[in-house]
Formats: sequence, C-alpha cells, structure tokens
Amino acid sequence: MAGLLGGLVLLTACGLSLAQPGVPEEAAAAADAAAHAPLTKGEIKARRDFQMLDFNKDGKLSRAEVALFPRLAAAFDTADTDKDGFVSFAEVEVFAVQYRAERAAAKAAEQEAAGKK
Ligand SMILES: [Ca+2]
Ligand SMILES: [Ca+2]
Repeated sequence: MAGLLGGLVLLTACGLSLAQPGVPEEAAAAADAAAHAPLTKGEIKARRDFQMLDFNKDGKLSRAEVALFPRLAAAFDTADTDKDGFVSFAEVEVFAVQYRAERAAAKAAEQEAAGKK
C-alpha cells in the first residue's frame, strides 16, 4: 500500500514537472545573461528560437521550416529583406527590432487613445 502511494506521488511529481517544460532552464539562461553577456533576455530567446526552428542547421530559416508557425510564415517575406528565400539570423534581428518598435508605437498609440477617453 505504501509502495502504491509512493508511486502515485512520483507520478504526480513527474506530471507537474512535465507541465512546465523549460522554465528552470529559461530562468538560468536569464541569470546567466545578466551575469556575463550584454545580450538581452529577448535576444537569447530569439537565438534559441532561431536554432530550434533551423531544423537542418544551415544557419538560416527556409519557408518550409517556418511553415508550422503561421505567424512566422506570414512574416517570412517581410523578414527576408534580401529576398533570397531564406531568413538569416541577421534578418531575424532586424525584423525583431522593427517588430518591437511597431509594437511599442502601437502600444503608445493605444495608451494615448485610452487616455483621451
Ligand atoms: Ca535551415
Ligand atoms: Ca534572406
């Protein structure tokens, strides 16, 4: 009986840890970045996402590699600034900067609109 109970506790513990994949790793990466590198948390995430998406590890994203991600697929042509059919990490960085600027501008406009009401 005690053995069965122990098994259940173990299963629950496993289930909980599976429910939050990568959280400790992300926290560790952020702490590591703060300690060593001038990279922001967002840049580290972007780099990791890029490497994760780059299935064939050729250092660039093809349309097929982002096909599973509708938002990325939609942004593909915009991000591919030199129109070679691939998005390099440099292109992702440029796109991310523009995207963040647009988001910030949109948010500022939103707040301004909300403030006027
Ligand atoms: Ca690739
Ligand atoms: Ca390109």
